[in-house]
Amino acid sequence: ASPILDNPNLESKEGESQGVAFDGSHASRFSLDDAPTLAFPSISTSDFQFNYEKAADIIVEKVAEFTAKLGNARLVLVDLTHKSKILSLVKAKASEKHIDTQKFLTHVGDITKLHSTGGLNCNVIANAANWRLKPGGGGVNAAIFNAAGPELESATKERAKSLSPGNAVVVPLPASSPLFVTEGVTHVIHVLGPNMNPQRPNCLNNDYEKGCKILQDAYASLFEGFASIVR
Ligand code: AR6
Repeated sequence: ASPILDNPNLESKEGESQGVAFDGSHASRFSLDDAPTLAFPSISTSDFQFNYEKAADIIVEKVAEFTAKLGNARLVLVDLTHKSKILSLVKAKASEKHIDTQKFLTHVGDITKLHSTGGLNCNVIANAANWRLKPGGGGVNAAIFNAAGPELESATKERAKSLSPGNAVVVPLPASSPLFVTEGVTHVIHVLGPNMNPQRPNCLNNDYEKGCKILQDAYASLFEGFASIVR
């Protein structure tokens, strides 16, 4: 049995089709049954204005740590455009550090349409959430709540009412959610990263000592949450 069957809302998902994963120039085939996959956005680097270089270092460090522990599971960093600065930085740093390209890839696309438009099967997606765990607000949070329908908001409320920076919460997605039906997403993991934007709550006022620690904790909680689903 596949480890992804741990979602209580999911009865059976045998015989999953093959997907194609794009790592920029090369395409490699993989099967979702063999490889539970977490797609995640770069936490805090857009609306929360966290420094790209520092964020890229942290992403690569945490990915290196967790790919070693995750068995055959995969991690995919996603952003919307080929011009994404964070994607190019992470790609370069990951290759310098010889991160296993079978276990970690970068992907350009909308995280809510990875299967339908990207041909990429990701059973778990991460959200760069706000502390209230509420829909809207823009960015990837608005996109995920819109795509998942009201099912995500109610499933989220059952798990947590709020989140403090550096933490993540795993939410099993009801099988009636459009994101489950069309994209095969069984879980959303909300993550709250450090905020450097003075117009948002809990601004760290450029304190990168605290900020880096919180971002490290955020990715550790995210990847541990994913590992708990896969286990
Ligand atoms: N698919 C993939 N990546 C996306 C998508 C998408 N549909 N939309 C945005 N990104 P942000 P933050 C990328 O601002 O900085 C929210 O309003 C984006 O290019 O969503 O952690 C929340 O409610 C960037 O690389 O998250 C919080 O209040 C990354 O996702 C606050 O913003 C994260 O950008 C969180 O700010």
